[in-house]
Amino acid sequence: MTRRAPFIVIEGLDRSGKSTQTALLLQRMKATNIPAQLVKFPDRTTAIGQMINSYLQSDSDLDDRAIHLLFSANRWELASTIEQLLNSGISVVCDRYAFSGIAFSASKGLSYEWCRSPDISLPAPDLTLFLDISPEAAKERGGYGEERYEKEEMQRKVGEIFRRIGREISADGGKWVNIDAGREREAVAEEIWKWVEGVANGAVGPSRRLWT
Ligand code: Z5A
Ligand code: MG
Repeated sequence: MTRRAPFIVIEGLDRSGKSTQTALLLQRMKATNIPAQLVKFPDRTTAIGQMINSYLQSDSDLDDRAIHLLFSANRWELASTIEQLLNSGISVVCDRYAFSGIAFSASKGLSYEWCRSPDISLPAPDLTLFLDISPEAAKERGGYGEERYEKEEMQRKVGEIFRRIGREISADGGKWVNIDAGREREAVAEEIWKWVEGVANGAVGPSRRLWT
């Protein structure tokens, strides 16, 4: 029987280096003969993803709840694909997940519980690596400020909600790791690799669903 592969999520604040680190991690997994597949949210390639893209680029306006549900629907579109990959022994490395959904929408003033509910029962990560960086350090990195949510005050609130989610996931028996992402790329990548090697070589339990 094929061993279930781990589901690894890279979360973090804007410009913390999620996409950079996801790419480095995938390269290293492949070089080490660990089969792995990238998933990124929002997945802007689907019909729902295109609506999200147009909202993020401020080409369209949507009610806060409507856009929240679109982000969640965009994850549900890929939920069974993620499960199939894991069950066939291919690790999934995911650039942002449901935690971004809650953090961004709740920081606009929507209730935390309401924001969490549409993502209840999505595949649960075996490991979540949270890339932490100060808004000041993030601001110095390329491209900051081009999209709708990239304002400093918003980023501060988003960070607080992410930390709350992390505490709750850990209290629930999930694996949530805070990584200092303000360092050199290589130092961050090395720490990420240590955690990933641990789950990739260790026993992965039965698949779980988020918040169930
Ligand atoms: N959103 C939401 O509201 N609800 C949801 O459910 C989801 C998302 C899933 C777009 O997401 C928006 O959608 C986002 C959250 C919201 N809000 N905003 N704004 P996205 O994932 O598409 O966002 P992005 O465009 O990929 O940006 P990002 O994720 O914030 O960036 P990043 O991936 O963390 O960073 P990066 O692209 O790897 O690096 C940024 C720059 O820093 C780049 O120039 C790098 O070369 C540089 N970099 C990276 N690492 C380092 C180090 N270590 N040192 C120095 N410089 C570095
Ligand atoms: Mg990114």
